[in-house]
Amino acid sequence: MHGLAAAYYLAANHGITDVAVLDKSYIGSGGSGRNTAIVRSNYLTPEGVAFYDRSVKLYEALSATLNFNVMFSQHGHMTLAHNDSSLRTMRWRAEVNKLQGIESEVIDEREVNRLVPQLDVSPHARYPILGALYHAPGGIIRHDAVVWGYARGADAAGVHIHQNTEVTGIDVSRGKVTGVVTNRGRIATGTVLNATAGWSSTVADLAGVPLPIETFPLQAAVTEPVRPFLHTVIVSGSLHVYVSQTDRGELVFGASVDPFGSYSTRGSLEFIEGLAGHVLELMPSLSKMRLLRQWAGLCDMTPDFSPIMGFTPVDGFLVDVGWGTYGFKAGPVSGEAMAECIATARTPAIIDAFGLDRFEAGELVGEKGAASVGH
Ligand code: PYC
Repeated sequence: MHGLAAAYYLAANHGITDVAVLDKSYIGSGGSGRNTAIVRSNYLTPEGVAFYDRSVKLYEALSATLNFNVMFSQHGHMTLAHNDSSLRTMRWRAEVNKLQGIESEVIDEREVNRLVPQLDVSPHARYPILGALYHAPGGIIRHDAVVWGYARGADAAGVHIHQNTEVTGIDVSRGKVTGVVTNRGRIATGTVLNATAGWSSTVADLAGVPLPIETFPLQAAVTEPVRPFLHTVIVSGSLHVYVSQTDRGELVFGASVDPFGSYSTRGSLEFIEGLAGHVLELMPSLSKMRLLRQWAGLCDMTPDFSPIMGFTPVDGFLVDVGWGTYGFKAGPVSGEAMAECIATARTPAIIDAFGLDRFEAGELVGEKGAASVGH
């Protein structure tokens, strides 16, 4: 989705259509089709909040922009606090958010109960709910529709989309990109954007650019559809679980990333057992629900949980990588910013903090405190 969005904005905002999007498989087969489609901007750092807020704004207008219904449902996002230190971080996040005009507030357990009566807010719960960070503009979206919408828009503008086309090499001569080698032939170009997830470090290696990234699977699962009852995304960092209900009625669950790095996208029984236990601690009334399927996506983790975006030491080789568990929600703003980077040869202010050189300079943008997912 990031690559398609960058191609779309290159055409739409800068009139550049001499662009090829290469996908090893079919579009949306990677992280864009494997995430749990949560959109929000209640981050912890001012840089993160401004960045993800721009993405929410682009998402809000996306159906109209693309003339394609992406089914964005802004029904709110709630992060539960089960202890004092979580509450403190939530107050911190709420203040940073509000300073930048983002709707985000700490609510008490009575308000939690009013918004989601199915949650067990009794003081006798194993992990009592003390309050929550509530973010009204957060919500969920139809992730396939976002991929198809950007692909359709880019294609209509003249961009070429090559599916089943694997990048096997990146030609660099005298420190400058000269082409891309694929399993279907070579493309001569002076500009390559690595907008991959899961294999971003191996793709960057092809250009001789090492990235400080480790890759971990993140599993998720979906239940049979039931009548809509859950009108808010629920996250519990302490219980390692998050849940939302899709417009089709399915409950979508996720938990922590797998405890060891790998490129596996298979589900495991261990994950489902742990997940079910945590979900039932939060919502005992779900005990009779049946799971339909589970899957995994790959998360490229950086040391500070912020992405790596912009230029690299190899001239013409740009990156939009290191998304960890935040990639899907950032698709529109990333596409917009990377298109601007390519078109103007300058780093837009909105991604200035996310450069690769920050690791050498020690200027990290610590965003772990805003994670919905345990790590
Ligand atoms: O950041 O909201 C999030 C999220 C949920 C699942 C993965 N990331």
